[in-house]
Amino acid sequence: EPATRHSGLDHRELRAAAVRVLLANWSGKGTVPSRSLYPHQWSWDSAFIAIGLRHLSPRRAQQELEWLLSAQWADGRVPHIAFNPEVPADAYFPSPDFWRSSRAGRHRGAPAHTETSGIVQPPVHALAAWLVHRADPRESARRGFLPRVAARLESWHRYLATHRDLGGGGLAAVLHPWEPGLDNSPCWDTPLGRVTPAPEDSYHRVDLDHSVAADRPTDLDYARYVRLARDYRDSGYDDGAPHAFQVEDPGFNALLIMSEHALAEILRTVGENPSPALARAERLTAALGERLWDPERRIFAPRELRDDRLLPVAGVSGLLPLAVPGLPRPLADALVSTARGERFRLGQVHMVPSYDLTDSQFDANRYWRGPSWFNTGWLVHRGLRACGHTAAADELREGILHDAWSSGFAEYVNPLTGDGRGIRDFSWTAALVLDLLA
Ligand code: 9YW
Repeated sequence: EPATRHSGLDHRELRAAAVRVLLANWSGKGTVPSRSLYPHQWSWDSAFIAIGLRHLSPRRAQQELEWLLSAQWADGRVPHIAFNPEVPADAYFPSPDFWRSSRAGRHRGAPAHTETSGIVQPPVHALAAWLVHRADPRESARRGFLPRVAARLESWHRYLATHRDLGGGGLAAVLHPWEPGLDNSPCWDTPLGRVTPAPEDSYHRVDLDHSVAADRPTDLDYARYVRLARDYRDSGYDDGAPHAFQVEDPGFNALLIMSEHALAEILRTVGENPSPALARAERLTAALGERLWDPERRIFAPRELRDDRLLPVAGVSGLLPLAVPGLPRPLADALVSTARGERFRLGQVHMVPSYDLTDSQFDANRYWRGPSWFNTGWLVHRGLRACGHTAAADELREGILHDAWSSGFAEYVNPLTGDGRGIRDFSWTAALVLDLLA
């Protein structure tokens, strides 16, 4: 029997448990991804969290996004972490005194009133804002939610379209493996391998105090993350400075396209012109097909800008364009067959593995090197549904719900066994379960 066929899951009990996780992780203004491991507000986490919270409290979901956007820099970037000043500095590394946003980011308009990181994460925010609005348009209108966030979302997307189009081909580039959100994916091994590691005695990995080392990135990966972030900081967060790591990631850009479409709806609703967002969406969609399609593996692949070449890898981020509105049908069909094929075995393993099951670098337990994550599962589910693959979408949905329940809302699961990995009571896992149950 396929591992993903389940029965007997009590949806009411599951919903109540998901609600408990989100309530416990609410910090008063936003939601932490995890009380222990991630005690601040993370950018794309908050977007996924808002998508779930809207079923529980549309107002709280709005506040979640507004609080994150209040940490936006004047150049438009939405930082990947907004730090909570009440949490001790040593609770998470890299801490505010590493990023030094209010000083090192001064020339880019980092806020003076709050400390943030200086890198970004995938732009899921406009999509989240639109879904939050639609959950309760009256409450949204009463609070003036869309008018409050529209200009900030527009400036975020403009930042990505200008400062981050480092390849000049119309896509947004990432400068650090933390930016696409898939930190230690084997997709980054080649470009990251060229980065000189920071000395290991120059920092302390707090993450290992809260989790199993074998499920986390290695020390060598971390030393390279630190080096890249430090160099970017020391340039004053200048996107025009030289970067040792520069990649166009299909997942990041797919989410940007989805968000541009959502932003167009937002602009229309507040009585503004949606054309700039729609024009960007169109240009991005064309560039995605031209620059990131790998006809051999039949998946979208990251392009390394240093050598201007596609990386020969198949990661889950390459499947995410399935959820892009208006993706040409032949590409969507090819993606579905790749997802069902030997590299991802959709329908035969737990959710969607984060990396190619057939590759020697696949690791079933280590973070983004193979485990299945709930946000990418939710996105693939959304894509399957949008493309009319209803039965496959339903089956994936059941699998996601079951894996969330049996793992105690784990951060990720082993795709071959379904065993929970990383921390438990993870916020986006609970939030996306609520969304799938709605
Ligand atoms: C880090 C918070 C973040 C996620 C990322 C995930 C991990 C490590 O945790 O990043 O320390 O920032 O890879 O996608 O947003 O949940």
